[in-house]
Amino acid sequence: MPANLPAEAKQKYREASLARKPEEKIKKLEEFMSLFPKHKGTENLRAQVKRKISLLKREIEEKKQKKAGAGGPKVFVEKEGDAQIVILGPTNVGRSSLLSLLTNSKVAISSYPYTTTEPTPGMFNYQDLQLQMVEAPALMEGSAEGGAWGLQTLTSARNADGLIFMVDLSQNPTEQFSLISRELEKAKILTRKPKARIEIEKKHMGAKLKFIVLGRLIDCSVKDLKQLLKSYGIRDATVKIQGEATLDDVEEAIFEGTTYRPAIIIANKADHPNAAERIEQLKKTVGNEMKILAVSCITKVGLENVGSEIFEMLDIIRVYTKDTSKRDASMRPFTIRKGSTIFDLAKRIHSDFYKQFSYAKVWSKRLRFSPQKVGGTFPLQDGDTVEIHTK
Ligand SMILES: Nc1nc2c(ncn2[C@@H]2O[C@H](COP(=O)(O)OP(=O)(O)OP(=O)(O)O)[C@@H](O)[C@H]2O)c(=O)[nH]1
Ligand SMILES: [Mg+2]
Repeated sequence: MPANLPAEAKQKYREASLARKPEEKIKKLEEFMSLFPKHKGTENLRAQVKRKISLLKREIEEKKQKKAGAGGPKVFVEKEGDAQIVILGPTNVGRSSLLSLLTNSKVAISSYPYTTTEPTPGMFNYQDLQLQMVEAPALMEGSAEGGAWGLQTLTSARNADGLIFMVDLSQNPTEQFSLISRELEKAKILTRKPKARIEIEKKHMGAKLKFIVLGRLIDCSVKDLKQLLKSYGIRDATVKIQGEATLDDVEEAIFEGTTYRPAIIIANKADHPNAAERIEQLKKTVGNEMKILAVSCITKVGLENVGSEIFEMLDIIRVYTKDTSKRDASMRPFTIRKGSTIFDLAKRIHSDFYKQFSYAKVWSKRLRFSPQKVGGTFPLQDGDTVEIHTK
């Protein structure tokens, strides 16, 4: 467990966080690593720091390329639309084929392996949502250690809102699934909901430490958390904890360790003669852990379900807002987390709507009377139309 790092190491980490130039950060992080013992308990930490260093090196490399006007490959795609979904898989499974069927992207499809060499986006209009689909370069053994395009692919996955594991039914889908899972696990990207979700958002100087504990702290108090964060030189931050978290979990989060991303499996090439039995075999391995959708990008079977499966995976709802002065609701909905209330929506629209909130009207088929006048704690559901009235 990293909880027993020597004070010297913590001091070095503090210096690394404060360093502005990537070159300087790398130097400090390397020194940081030399200051704690190499053993099983620090293995994870070592891997995380190494990854951070390789990202920084990439950043330096990109800057150099930009200066030279070469315009090197992107590490990840900036988010656009309501959610970003990254399509992962070994080569030739049909990631580009799927991207070009769902979106406007003109990505190259070919029977040659490793055709896609940088994260490639396209916009998928599903009902009134805009889902940004990104094909990541192929995963392979060793991607998590930075082999081939590993860094780009795994950084893209980390940056996404949801993932598609794409496998190929003309090959062994179970092996392909295991490969994707293994590489993600090595890169500390979980697809199973963790017990705790911890976000540390660093704030400007003077903001102090704020804690939002929505779950429960295990064997530690907020005071312990404060002490831990301060020992890493973090004095101004908002820490949000959902679920059950230990002190070690919080320390992991300081190093931006583990992240959770929801995922589904798309098993492509369902037109292959052995597809049915291979799907069964895959289902046995995966169990209830992940949804599996069989499709064919050639015959188009199953593709009509991709949008709804992605939507379900994201755990979001669509809420339409209406201006008090207008007759019709907005065409484009707000997307917010399932379980959100009118207050959450108000905050998203504008802080004034929240601060000046008086009441809201909700239109929905699920209500006995529609519109219904409600207060801020009213729970929203997918498809609701809301009109907020301020004082
Ligand atoms: N039989 C069959 N072939 C498919 C299907 N989908 C894609 N292919 C073929 O599989 C090959 C690879 O397709 P791509 O979409 O380029 O695969 P990719 O995953 O993007 O591969 P790379 O980017 O090269 O790693 C092409 O020859 C496609 O025509 C399918 O559903 N059935
Ligand atoms: Mg491709």
